[in-house]
Amino acid sequence: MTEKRIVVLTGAGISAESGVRTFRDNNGLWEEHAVEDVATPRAWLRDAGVVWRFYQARRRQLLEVEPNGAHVALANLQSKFEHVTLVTQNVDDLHERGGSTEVIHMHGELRTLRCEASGRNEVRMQTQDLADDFLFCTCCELPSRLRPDIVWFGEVPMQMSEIYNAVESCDLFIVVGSSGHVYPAANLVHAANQNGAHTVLVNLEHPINADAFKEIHIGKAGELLPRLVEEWTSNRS
Ligand code: BV8
Repeated sequence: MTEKRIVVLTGAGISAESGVRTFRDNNGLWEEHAVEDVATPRAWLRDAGVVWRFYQARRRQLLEVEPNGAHVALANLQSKFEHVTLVTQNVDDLHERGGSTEVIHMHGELRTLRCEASGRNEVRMQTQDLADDFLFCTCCELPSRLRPDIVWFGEVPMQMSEIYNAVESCDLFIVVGSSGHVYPAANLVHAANQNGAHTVLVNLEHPINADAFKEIHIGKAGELLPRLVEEWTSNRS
């Protein structure tokens, strides 16, 4: 039997039990900050300081949170199956710290910053990189200002062709902790269904694209996912 090809797409809900705020739940990030003010290119042009301080606060929070059982369960899944593509909408580094490798951050990452002149990104997580002053690149002769290495609304998500290739050829597509509000991520389950994949959702409540999933598990990812991965890998060495 050919090896099962699995794609996992995660959203903010998988990091919720680690203490990372989601976007659209009660006390979500978007309750305090209008998306247009902090997560669009226009916001950066209009008032880079407001945007910069919003992301610097979230970058500092990375030092205070730990991966939870759901992140570790996905790392276990990757260790038991050869073809697992892990795509995340999240910009935190909890999948990597939970043991996952080759994580596709389709909406960018908090750990890295991007040079506005060259477009190159560099990891900048030292103490001196986490204050509220702007930072400058190390890649240009005349250092240029760094921007958050984040895909804002209206910008093109990362590695979309790689993501579509994996989704259109997988046997099992699993979504964990996403409200299904943001595109094109929310469309991926439809591409998986079109290719005949089995589609599974693990989420605290029914998201707006719940009807697209063949199998739904409602509850906390930190509790459900370790059990599900145990079940899916029980007959594998
Ligand atoms: C683009 C970085 C063109 C910011 C983010 C139709 C087609 C294409 C585009 C659009 C379209 N309609 C509208 C658009 C434009 C827009 C869009 O989708 N707008 C929405 C709001 C209507 N999309 C874009 O602009 C995208 N770019 O389209 O370019 C293109 C198109 C196709 C191909 C190529 C190019 C760019 C979008 C990226 C924006 N950037 N992040 C930042 O992080 O600061 S999006 C942001 O939302 C985060 O990345 C987040 O991950 C993401 C999605 O949110 P969720 O992860 O789902 O989080 P949320 O809080 O909403 O939900 C959490 C869920 O977890 C809940 O359901 C909750 O119940 C559950 N939960 C909570 N606790 C737990 C739990 N589940 C399990 N266990 C728990 N313990």
